[in-house]
Amino acid sequence: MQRVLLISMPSAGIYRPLLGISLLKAELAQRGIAADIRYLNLLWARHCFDVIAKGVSTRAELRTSVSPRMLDLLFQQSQNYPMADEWIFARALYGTGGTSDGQYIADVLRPEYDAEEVATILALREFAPRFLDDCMREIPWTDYTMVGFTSTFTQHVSSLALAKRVKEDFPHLRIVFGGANCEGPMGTALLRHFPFIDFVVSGEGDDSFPELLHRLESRQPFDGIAGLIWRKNGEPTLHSEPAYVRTMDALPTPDYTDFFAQYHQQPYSHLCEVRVPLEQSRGCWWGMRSHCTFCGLNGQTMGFRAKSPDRAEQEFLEIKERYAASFVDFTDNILHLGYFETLLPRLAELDHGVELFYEIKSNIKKQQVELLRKAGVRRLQPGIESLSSNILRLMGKGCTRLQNIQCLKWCLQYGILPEWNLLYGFPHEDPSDYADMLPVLQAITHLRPPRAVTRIRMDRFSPNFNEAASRGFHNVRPQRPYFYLHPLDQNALQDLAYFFEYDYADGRDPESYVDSVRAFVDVWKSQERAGTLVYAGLDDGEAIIDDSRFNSAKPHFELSRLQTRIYTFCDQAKSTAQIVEALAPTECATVRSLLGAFVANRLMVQDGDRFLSLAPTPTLGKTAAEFDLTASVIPIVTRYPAELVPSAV
Ligand code: B12
Ligand code: SF4
Repeated sequence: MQRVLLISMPSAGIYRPLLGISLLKAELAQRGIAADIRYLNLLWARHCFDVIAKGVSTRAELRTSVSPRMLDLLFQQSQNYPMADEWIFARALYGTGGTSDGQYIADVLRPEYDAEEVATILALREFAPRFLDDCMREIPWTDYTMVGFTSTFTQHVSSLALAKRVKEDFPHLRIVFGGANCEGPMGTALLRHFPFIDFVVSGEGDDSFPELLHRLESRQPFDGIAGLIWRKNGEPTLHSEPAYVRTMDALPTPDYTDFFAQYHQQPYSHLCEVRVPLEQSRGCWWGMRSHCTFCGLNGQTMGFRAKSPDRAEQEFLEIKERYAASFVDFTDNILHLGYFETLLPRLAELDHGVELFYEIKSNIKKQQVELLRKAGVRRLQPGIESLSSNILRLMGKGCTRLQNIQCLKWCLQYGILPEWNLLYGFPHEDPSDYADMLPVLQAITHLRPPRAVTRIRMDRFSPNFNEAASRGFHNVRPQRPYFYLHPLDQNALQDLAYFFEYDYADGRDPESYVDSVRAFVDVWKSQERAGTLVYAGLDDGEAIIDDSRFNSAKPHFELSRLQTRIYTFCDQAKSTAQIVEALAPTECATVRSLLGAFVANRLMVQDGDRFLSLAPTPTLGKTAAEFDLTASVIPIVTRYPAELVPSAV
């Protein structure tokens, strides 16, 4: 009888079960194969709490006594650089003959962490071999016929280190790897350089993994299993066709029971909120049309597929009930537009009390933002990326500066927290675009600031990586930390790596022209109270605007009827021609002069010929009498309440 063990090694967010392996467990159960999931990253976190946060018993204490970078390490939510959580396990994998410690510390760690933090990282590394001993002791390995490691984010080196130990002690046990770190050439490189791995499942494993188990059981050859990489005559062989689930409704409901059982045993479980992942679609409908140049999100399968609204609703309710979920994060790369007509109105009716997260495309309508809020969405990732239409065009994003800003404004208005980054460093971008962006940023300080101003990352599978030379990059090489993680040559690392560094063919240095934007965003983010921009319509058709932003031009504005009409009309971005037409017979020159004054006072922003009001205003199409703030289901929000702003903890 086959019995499978699926393992999640550090680092993988300790406050969420993993969707991929939980789907695989459920899929195997349907085919009569028993599988267990071990979240060994939770075990590792126990030790990290001892080293990083000993004696801390409340979230408030954690926030005040542990630095944000150490919190990331503790909660296993590190970004892709500097991969300290990977390096912590490198010696356990390669021994002391691996890569040079001193150089990694000087070259990669020290620029990111202070001396005390580096000491903590070293202490964690000292413990890594003992943690692996614990893992070896904890698990009844002989109960299993196959051990699967899931590797996404910074789980790679720890997974390799444990897999090596398992194979040494239990050579008969088959070892398989899957997850985002294993797709395509990365998977082939795994088999080439790590002889203790038997199989890699590249891409979606929902069909290929059970099929692999079936072939093993029935002793059939492995040819034809989409996405499977195995050794054929000693050479890693990848079946060319990427694995691809066509019917999303055919997927089982993920089985998260192992996570919850193991999580609630942890002494730190009261310190985090569990966020439950769920998926409703895969691929990207926008990327099928125009693949955003920096995006590697979809690996080798861009084709968009979504669950039916019935299935999506039933699965959401099942997960909510079964795990008493308070937070559900949808893992979709992009929300299915059809759900605005189907699923979302149903979720809004349910009044389910769960806080939802989605990734969306930012050129969304106001009514759609309102519907998202009613459906329970409290956090969004709208893929803003830039506030320059020229740069957005260069990256193929399919939206404009004003669409992005109106999305941020409506999110504020309906109490939804948008997460976004300001990306720079696109080849062919014009430095003057950043000079143009500065006054725009200065005008929107009542809105949610970007989380970071960050140079574009080069990810495998992105157009920037696949077509680097024709897109203006050269000298593409694995990101620096990889050279210290694995004692392999650059060619091998080139196949193993997911994140890359690059130079620009035209020799540009984007740092030289983004400074003022970065400096302003830092000032904006450092404000304890960013202030508000509050619009209030008066009975006589006039309005007032109170501006308490830290950089306001004037604290109070009184708007005439004409100004009020223009201001509310531009709740959604409008061209001068549209505004003039709507205000006929008012003179064009008058309209232009009023628009100019709004922009000068940072009450509006402009993009070429189009204008957008910045203060949240009542929904257009409703008369003053129809619009009653107090009766509105969702009051206009002009400042995010503290509880909505997530912290690391
Ligand atoms: C949802 C998501 C998040 C969520 C939640 C992540 C989570 N842990 O659940 C949030 C928003 C928190 C997040 C954050 C980040 N993310 Co993210 N995220 C995704 C996203 C969009 C979906 C992941 C997902 O759940 N997919 C659906 C499930 C079903 O797929 P899956 O996990 O891959 O599993 C399938 C297969 O891989 C395979 N499989 C998996 N494990 C195993 C094991 C075995 C044994 C087998 C046989 C098969 C197998 O079968 C599974 C079923 O088909 C992916 C992109 C994508 N489309 O996958 C990026 C992605 C995973 N994220 C990525 C990155 C880089 C990040 C960040 C660093 C953000 C950033 N700066 O870009 C942070 C880091 C977070 C952290 N350290 O905790 C990269 C990871 C690259 C890598 N090599 O690992 C990806 C691939 C996208 C990208 N290119 O940017 N992310
Ligand atoms: S960035 Fe988002 S919208 Fe663009 S292709 Fe990737 S998933 Fe699609």
